[in-house]
Amino acid sequence: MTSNLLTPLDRNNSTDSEVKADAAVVDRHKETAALTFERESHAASIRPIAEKLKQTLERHRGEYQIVVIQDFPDPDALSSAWAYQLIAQQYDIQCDIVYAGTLSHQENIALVKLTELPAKRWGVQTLKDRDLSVYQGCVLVDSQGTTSQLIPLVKQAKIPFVVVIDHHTQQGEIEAEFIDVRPQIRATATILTQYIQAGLLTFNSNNKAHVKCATALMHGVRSDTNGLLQAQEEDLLAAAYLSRFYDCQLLSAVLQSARSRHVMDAIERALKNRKLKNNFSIAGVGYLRYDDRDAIPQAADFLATEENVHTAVVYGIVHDEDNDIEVIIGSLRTTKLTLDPDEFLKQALGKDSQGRYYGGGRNMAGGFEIPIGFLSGSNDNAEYTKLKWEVFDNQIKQKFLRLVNPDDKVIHT
Ligand SMILES: [Mn+2]
Repeated sequence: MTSNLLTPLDRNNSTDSEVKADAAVVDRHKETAALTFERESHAASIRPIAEKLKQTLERHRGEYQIVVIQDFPDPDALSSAWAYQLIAQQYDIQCDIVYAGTLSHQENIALVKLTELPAKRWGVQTLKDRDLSVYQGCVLVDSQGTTSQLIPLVKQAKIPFVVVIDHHTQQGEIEAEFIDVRPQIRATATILTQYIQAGLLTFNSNNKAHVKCATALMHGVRSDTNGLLQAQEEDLLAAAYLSRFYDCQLLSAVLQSARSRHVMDAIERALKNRKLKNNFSIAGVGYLRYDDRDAIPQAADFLATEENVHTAVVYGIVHDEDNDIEVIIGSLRTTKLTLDPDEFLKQALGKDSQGRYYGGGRNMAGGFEIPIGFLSGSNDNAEYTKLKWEVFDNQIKQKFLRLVNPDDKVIHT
């Protein structure tokens, strides 16, 4: 009898470590069984909601729907809308994916171009001429309608909300036939992937659109979870499923997209203008074109990578040429776990005359917007333009520094 054949008799002779190793094997078996059970129960928990969506789609067979995504669509919204479109196709439902703003981050532009993602931009000025009456239903993904200028038009045209799928906290009453709002999930792309896993669409590796959509969904999950670092179990399970279909070369091409010159310039200004105080880095970047507004969060991301900096705030005056209005747009990034961006921005900037906070809340955690009202609008006088920026720059800096460094009575900028 050899010693590695463990019969009860052998056990009497086995060493302590052998017994331990044996126990470990049993434990691992238990663990595997538990995991399998968990995975199955996880799939089972999705089934009822997937079934409900199926019935909803069945009821709307043959319709023409509009899928509205936020004005500044991100990978999560874009990929989720596309997945919905492909799912709906199974039920002869034709969808237009529409946004009424700008595709601004170079990664988003690359995503749409490289995957040939079928999203349409409706320019703000063309909105009033659009005929929405062709649509029988409206679908919201990755939002509850608070981040799109299209929603008032949808309501005006009395188009019913058929489907709402989102992972943000519920924002007031939503009325729709099918609602799946799950704030515990980190990405809407995870929810759409769960529907696909539940059988609402059979992904096929030979189908180019499926591979590209899986790639987009993977990007969606990754970008809403900080490259999966903040992913929950459900997001990771979705990513694991997508890994069977996605094109990793295509995804790395999207991720390696280059920054535009304007964005680089804004980052340079942020770097040059930054004020460091108590581990905060605060920078104004001056005037920006509307299309380059995404340089602000990117500059904030970059400033937050500096040694001894846990929080970065970057802001600038963004000129919306379409409407000739100017607005201050800002972004906060923090690695400090105890700093709540929402609270911090509300405290630093306060409210407008109607009691609305300038920052935090809504979908834009870490972002703020301050309308500049009467002082808005471009001016040919360079001296005046410079002066205007200095006023706002000083005012904003002062508000933040007061919170960051309460002992400083006078602030020199
Ligand atoms: Mn999202």
